[in-house]
Amino acid sequence: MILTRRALIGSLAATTLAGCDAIGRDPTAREILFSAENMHRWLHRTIGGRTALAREFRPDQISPIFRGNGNQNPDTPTYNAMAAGGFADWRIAVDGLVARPLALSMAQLRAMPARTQITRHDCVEGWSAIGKWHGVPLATVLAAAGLSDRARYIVFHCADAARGRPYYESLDLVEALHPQTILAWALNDAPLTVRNGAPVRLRCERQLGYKHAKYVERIEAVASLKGIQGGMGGYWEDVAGYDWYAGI
Ligand SMILES: Nc1nc2c(c(=O)[nH]1)N[C@H]1C(S)=C(S)[C@@H](COP(=O)(O)O)O[C@H]1N2
Ligand SMILES: [Mo]
Repeated sequence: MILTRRALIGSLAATTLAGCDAIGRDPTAREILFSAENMHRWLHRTIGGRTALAREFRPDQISPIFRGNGNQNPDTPTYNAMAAGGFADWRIAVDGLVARPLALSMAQLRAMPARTQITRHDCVEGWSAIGKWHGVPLATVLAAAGLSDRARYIVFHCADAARGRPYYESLDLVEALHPQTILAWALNDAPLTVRNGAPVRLRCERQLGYKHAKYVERIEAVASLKGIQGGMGGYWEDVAGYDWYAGI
């Protein structure tokens, strides 16, 4: 069963990954690509289940170093000032299609019921690391804000930018409300470092590394991803055609 699932998803992932730029520009090929991605999402969920948990590891399996990747410091005047103040002034806005927009401080986030999980992070650039993450389930935060039934996606806006574009990511509601999807503020029992996304980052353990938005400053509930940045649902999806559904 596991082999079958892996083989199926592996071959579909290969299909979608092979479809890089040139193919991506052809409209017919794009349709096939996107249907392969939808098929991947459907298979992943049908065979694996909507609430199947990503594997969790033992403490002795934690990697000695959790390297940094992508942007490792937003390095804007605002961010630097917040970091100098120990992120006491950091707020996470929760807005969009919610009944009660929120602006949560780190103290408020830390006061919410938290989850701890030891999981493996897989980056498409070819490295993995096992880390222990601690933070509040996103489902709890969205419930506090009163998620509207018109919301279909949750968008994570980050404090950093590259090539003039802000980093952002998004999840559908199945992934956003999954029990291992958390807003983490601690890694390996220590507050997050700037390198790894301080003061708070997303962990969505059934997805590839680029979905795990660091430096989250705004969480927006939306009905469609079309009007947001490049419209493909994430920084790498916009600039390099990465799959929006990055299930592993
Ligand atoms: N805001 C933001 N989040 C980000 C990135 C980034 O550049 N900016 N890079 C992504 C990628 S590709 C990976 S693999 C992980 C790396 O997390 P780490 O720096 O803690 O290893 O963060 C993801 N989240
Ligand atoms: Mo990555």
